[in-house]
Amino acid sequence: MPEAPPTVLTIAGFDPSSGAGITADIKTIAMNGCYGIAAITAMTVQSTLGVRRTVPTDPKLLRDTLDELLRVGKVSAVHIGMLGNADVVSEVAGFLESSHLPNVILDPVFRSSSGAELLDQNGREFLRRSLLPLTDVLTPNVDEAARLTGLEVGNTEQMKLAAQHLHEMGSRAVVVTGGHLNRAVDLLSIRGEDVRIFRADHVDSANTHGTGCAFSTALACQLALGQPLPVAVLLAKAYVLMAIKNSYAVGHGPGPINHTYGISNR
Ligand code: PXL
Repeated sequence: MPEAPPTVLTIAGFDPSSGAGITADIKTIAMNGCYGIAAITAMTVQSTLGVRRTVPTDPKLLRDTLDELLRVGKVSAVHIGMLGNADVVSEVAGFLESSHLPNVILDPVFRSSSGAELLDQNGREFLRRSLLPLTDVLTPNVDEAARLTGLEVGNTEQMKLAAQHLHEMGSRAVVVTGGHLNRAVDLLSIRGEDVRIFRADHVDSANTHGTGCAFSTALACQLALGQPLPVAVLLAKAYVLMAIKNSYAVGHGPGPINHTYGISNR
């Protein structure tokens, strides 16, 4: 019998088009060599044309799911994506406080690329105050870093400053992603260490739905597999880059990245 890979838990919303959210995360986890388990924080009504409606999960149902999943066995990393509202945020914070799980990645999902709010205002406040300090790595894109800190974040110096503010707010490590800047720049800042900057060519593609979820979930997997954080960032970046480069159009509008590139059954 083969040895079981590490288990990675994703706590995120359901995107029925599977470009983002938990169904996409499960694809990312499988492709990054781990076993995925999931708890749904919110339903969304959406297609490749955009998000129409969101309904947060009953917080008690979410908590029961999380507690039940812990009975299965060891969880080696946790990825947190869309949360919906403040009740869900505080339930997840309570779960993290009592479970002491390792490698907790928080992707502060505020808004869909089509402009829909995916976390209400109270939820954003709760995330900042009670959830962020309980996590190991925060992965905001430049817009999310700006919303979290109130600073303008559009270049490398501003990314560095935002990361420092996020450390002061309780983040041990921050990856600010700037994939859509002219030159794709990601900045890794670990409290007390020198900042590392990762530069890559910007990839021009219409199919970028789900890049944030894929990056943060792949990062969780690489940490679960034992990679040090800087190496895990590079491997997660490489995974997302390949998934964008190998993407194809699905329906109309911005398509998803190709999470399962390299697997062909046609
Ligand atoms: O890409 C952010 C995101 C995360 N999670 C879910 C989403 C979206 C964007 O649409 O639907 C469930």
